[in-house]
Amino acid sequence: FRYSAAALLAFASLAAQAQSPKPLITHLYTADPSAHVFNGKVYLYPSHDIEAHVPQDDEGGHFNMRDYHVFSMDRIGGKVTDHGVALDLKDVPWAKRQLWAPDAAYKNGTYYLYFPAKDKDDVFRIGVATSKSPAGPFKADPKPIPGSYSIDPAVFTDTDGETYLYFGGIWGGQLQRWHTGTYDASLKTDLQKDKEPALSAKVVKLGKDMRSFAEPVRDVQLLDKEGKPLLGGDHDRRFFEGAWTHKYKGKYYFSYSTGDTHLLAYATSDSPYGPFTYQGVLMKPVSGWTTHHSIVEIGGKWYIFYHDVELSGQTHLRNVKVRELHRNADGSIREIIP
Ligand code: FUB
Repeated sequence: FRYSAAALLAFASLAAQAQSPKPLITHLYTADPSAHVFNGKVYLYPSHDIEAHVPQDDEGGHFNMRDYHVFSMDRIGGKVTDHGVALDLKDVPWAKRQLWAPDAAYKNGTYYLYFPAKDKDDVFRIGVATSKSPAGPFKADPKPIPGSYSIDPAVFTDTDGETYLYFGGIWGGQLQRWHTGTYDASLKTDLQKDKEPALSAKVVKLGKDMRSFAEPVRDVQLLDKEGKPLLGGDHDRRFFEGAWTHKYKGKYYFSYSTGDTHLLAYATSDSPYGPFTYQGVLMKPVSGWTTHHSIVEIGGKWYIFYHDVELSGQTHLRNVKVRELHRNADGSIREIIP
């Protein structure tokens, strides 16, 4: 009796999935982990979840975070170091509340922390803060990035050195409110037009100063395999929040959360601007309402950082995890069942 190679591969994949990873950080609640390798170490830039006793609502008011910590480790599986408070809400002159999912980048001797927060008018904007160390502390610019809005900044630096900022999130992330170009607070969730193209994440090239947009913001178009845009009613596939872009063998992989259907999905393109063709689900729902990730190559292997609510059982008190990401020979990503 012999198993085929395909069956053995499927068993190996199931066995790997059976070993559910443990939370990486247990002394604080952390979420939305953006991972990067700087100076040979793995740095993590997550949200820092707290119990702020704000009732749960569709706008995410219960995610009322007030600071960021940066974490590092020498290798996957190694000790995780907490570098302390990297940026505090009280030190961001323009921000009023809700420090949501951040990301970081490096250019010309400076580290940049990108973060969303609500301004004094309760409108989400994206700010930038800088440091000479990847661990911070970071000093915030006095104003948000001009022309920025919504949430979940994710920075991608291409092999040619150009840096792009992807951002946006619907519902509480307010992306739908900018649909006409100016802010319209009456749009609470999405466009409420199921048969029309869904709202798109945004992409823009960053200026050489890394704190301005070099060009007008563009839509990250998501198309199905027939080339048709994903529709607003297609909640299993359309973009909701939590964008991330990585490059593998010359292709751009744009991955994101589908929000109310709790999936991580991905699409591919030959350009960082897209359009991106939908490929499938890369991770099934985790415990907790939100799902948010980053994908990074470390020591020749690819890893996905994500969160669930194993430690608290509560949707606004999350913990980050990491596991290896596996691909098929054609570059497609093997679905993870967390
Ligand atoms: O952490 C607050 C928000 O929850 C993030 O900005 C979203 O991506 C979701 O994870």
